[in-house]
Amino acid sequence: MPAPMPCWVPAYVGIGSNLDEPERQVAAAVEALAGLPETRLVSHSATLRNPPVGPQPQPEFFNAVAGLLTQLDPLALLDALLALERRQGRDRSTGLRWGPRRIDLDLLVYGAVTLDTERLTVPHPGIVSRNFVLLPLREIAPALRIPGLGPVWRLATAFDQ
Ligand code: A4P
Ligand code: MG
Repeated sequence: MPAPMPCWVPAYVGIGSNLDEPERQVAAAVEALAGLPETRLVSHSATLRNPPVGPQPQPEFFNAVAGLLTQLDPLALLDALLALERRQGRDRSTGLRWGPRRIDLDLLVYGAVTLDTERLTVPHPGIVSRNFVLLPLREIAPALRIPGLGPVWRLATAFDQ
């Protein structure tokens, strides 16, 4: 019997930073994503400089979105993202929700999968309300259909002036 064909799933990762030279942190994260096992970095957006959402005051954020093809299953990809955050020196000791962070990697979309478990929710629940996710995502994947929500180009019109 022939070996099974590998299954490459398109996945999108939101990248955010507002500490320790954030623009450089975002670039480092893109480079790290390109090195993930069983994964290819296909595209990434420009880095968007934008005001913080959440507790104030905190420094402004730099955000980007990366498009991957991966053979990792959703939880293995989440674990790989959390490991990259740790390796890049994310300090979780403040524990502040939506507080400042050196690097944040969110799994936004994993193929057509919808999942709501204790460890992982995909699509990421913050997508529709966040310009810093939808605008970079529209740059690299305007026709992407977010499971249960519709195409990115349409969701992003909420943020057009
Ligand atoms: N988890 C569940 N689902 C996911 C998923 N799809 N992707 C769990 C990633 N993690 C997911 O993550 C805590 C736990 O969530 C993980 O261990 C995983 O098991 P976290 O990164 O500590 O949580 P968080 O980032 O504080 O919360 P969340 O809900 O991801 O918030 P956001 O949306 O990342 O908000 N303002 C601007 N301008 N730009 C930003 O990037 N970011 C935030 C954080 C606030 N304000 C911002 C920005
Ligand atoms: Mg997060």
